[in-house]
Amino acid sequence: MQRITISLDDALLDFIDRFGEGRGYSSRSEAIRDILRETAAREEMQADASAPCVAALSYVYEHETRDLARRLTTAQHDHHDLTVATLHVHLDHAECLEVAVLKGPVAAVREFGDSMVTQRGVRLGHLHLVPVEGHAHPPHKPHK
Ligand code: NI
Repeated sequence: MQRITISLDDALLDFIDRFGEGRGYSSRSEAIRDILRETAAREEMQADASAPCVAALSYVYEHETRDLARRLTTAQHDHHDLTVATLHVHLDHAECLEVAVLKGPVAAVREFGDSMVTQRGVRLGHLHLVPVEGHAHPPHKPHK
């Protein structure tokens, strides 16, 4: 670990302190490291569309809006190769929160995530991409 000195104006420093306190970081350094890690991971993933990732896709929707629940489920079946699991929470009488865990190449995961959250009636959509090590599994060998 190296030690560097950075200059920040009062507003940014105030932000870092409030951010760190709100999230429970033990120091300014740890808060700044996490902000940088997130930015670095995002940049890295934008650089290589075929890089493997896992992602948490979350969104809120009204389950009785024109066929929306069925269409969202159908879209996940159509992309079963990218969909690992989905958590469904009934928020109240009308609204549902879903969190889908996706896995696959960055470009495909991003495209599928975008196609879900831009559907009419879906709101507060968010796709959180997490890079994973790109090791390839050897082809599966049948037992002899
Ligand atoms: Ni529901």
